[in-house]
This record gives sequence, structure tokens and C-alpha cells, in this order.
Amino acid sequence: MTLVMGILNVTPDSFSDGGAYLDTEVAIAHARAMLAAGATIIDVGGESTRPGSSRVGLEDELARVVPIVAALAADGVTVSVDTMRAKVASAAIDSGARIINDVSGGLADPDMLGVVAQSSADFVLMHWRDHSERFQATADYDDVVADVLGELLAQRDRAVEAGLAPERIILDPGLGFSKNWDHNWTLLRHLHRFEGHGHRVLVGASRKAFLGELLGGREPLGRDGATAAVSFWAAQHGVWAVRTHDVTGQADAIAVARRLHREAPLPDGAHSW
Ligand code: PMM
Repeated sequence: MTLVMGILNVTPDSFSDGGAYLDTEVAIAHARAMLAAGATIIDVGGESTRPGSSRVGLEDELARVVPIVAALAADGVTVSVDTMRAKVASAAIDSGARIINDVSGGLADPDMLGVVAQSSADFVLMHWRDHSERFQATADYDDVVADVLGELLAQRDRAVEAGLAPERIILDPGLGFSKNWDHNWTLLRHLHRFEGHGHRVLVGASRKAFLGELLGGREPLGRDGATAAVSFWAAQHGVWAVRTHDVTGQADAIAVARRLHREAPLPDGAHSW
């Protein structure tokens, strides 16, 4: 069954929720609300990857992320940490994180793959070409599906060489990262091509600009219905998890997909992690 990964951006500048969860207590309360709404993983991020955003310092990122990871992990929550830095990944794993979600797939920090390999954490390996200020310049493909998949699997091979067992690696096509609007739709249309490589697949479409464009320029907070439609599609393709701001909407969309496939919903509190 497709799981819901709830986004907890502890950043001042993320594109749809920047600044809302900078306070640790408020952030933890939001995580609990997402868990109650059906999330089974909380993805904590201390650095925005919004197009054009500049990078946060290491100490700031650590200070934002580690206390929240420690508090949630101590409560038994499955925590993922959205970071491109090996030092943040290492501190987060020491604080109880079970998944490292690196939007650069190990490309931004040469120590990342080794750090994760030495732990027991899972690794989200997203398709990435460059930092966000260069997204537009690097959105150039001959065949977007073949190119993205080929680059992802090449990076997967490097992760395996570094010592990560294939079953610990989760693939993500990286919607919005060095992709134009059509690229995102083409990747979603061919989502089945990302399955069958021996890895779980994660999709992050939540409130992204290509949905805003579809909806006539609607602002991020008005994109949750379209996000839920993508989650329905993802569930139909057997995707392992969707990364989202709006947990209720995605949990509902997945429940509809499950019922149509005649799977009974899991009882309250149960999850297939
Ligand atoms: N997108 C964002 C951040 N982290 N992680 C993964 N694995 N996949 C994504 O698509 C992804 C991500 C950007 O969105 P946000 O600023 O709303 O968190």
C-alpha cells in the first residue's frame, strides 16, 4: 500500500509553508497532526530547495533539524531527514532518523553515500542535476524518461558500490528539479518505468509549480486537490510513498485507489512500514 510521508519544513523560505514551523514545539505539534491524519513517515527538512533559494549554513541546518528528529524518534516515529549534507545525515541518524532523503541523490556531498552506507538508514535517491539556482539551465533532455531513469540508475550503482544494499535505496524521479512543466507530466505519465528495478519509488508532487500552471497560476495552498489526483495516480502505479504537505487529502486519495483495487483499508493506527 502507498504510504504518506508528511513534510515538515523547518525553514523560513520553503515555497508553500516557509516560516510556519521554525519553532520546535510548533513543528512537533504539526508532525503529530500529520501522523494523526494518516502519515506514517515525517520528513524533516532544514534547508529549502525552492527554485532560486540560497543554501543554509551547516550549523543552522543542524540546529533546525536535530532537536525535532530526536523528539519524534524518541516517540517511535519513523523520521526521514531531507538533507544534502553528510554531516546533517550523520547527526540525524545518531538522533534516530531511519531514512535520509537526499534530493541530490548523493551528488552534492561526496561523503553522503559512505555515511549512509555505514548506518542502517534507508536512502531516498532523487534525480538531481544541480543546485536550485541552476534548475532552469539544467532542464535539458533528449528523452526525459530515459535520461532521468538512466541517471538515477547510474547513481544507484554508485550507492551500491559505496555499500548500500539495493533494498535500502528508494528511487525518486525528482519532479520540479531541473524539469520544466512538460517534463514533470511526461515523467508522471511514465511512472511505471521507475518500477521494477528492485527499489521502492517515492513521488513528490505536493503543491509544485507544474500543478499551479495546470490550474491557471493558482497559489501553492490551492494545489492540494491536484496533488491528491497525482497521489491517486501514484497509488495506482504501486508507488511506495508520496511526499506531501496535505496528509489528509493524500490518505483519502490512496484509500479510494485501494478500495477500487478491492484492498481493505488497514485498521486505525496500523501501517505497513
Ligand atoms: N521536493 C522538495 C523537497 N524535497 N524530496 C524528495 N525525495 N522528493 C521531492 O520531490 C522533494 C523532496 C521540494 O518541495 P518542498 O519545498 O515543498 O519541500
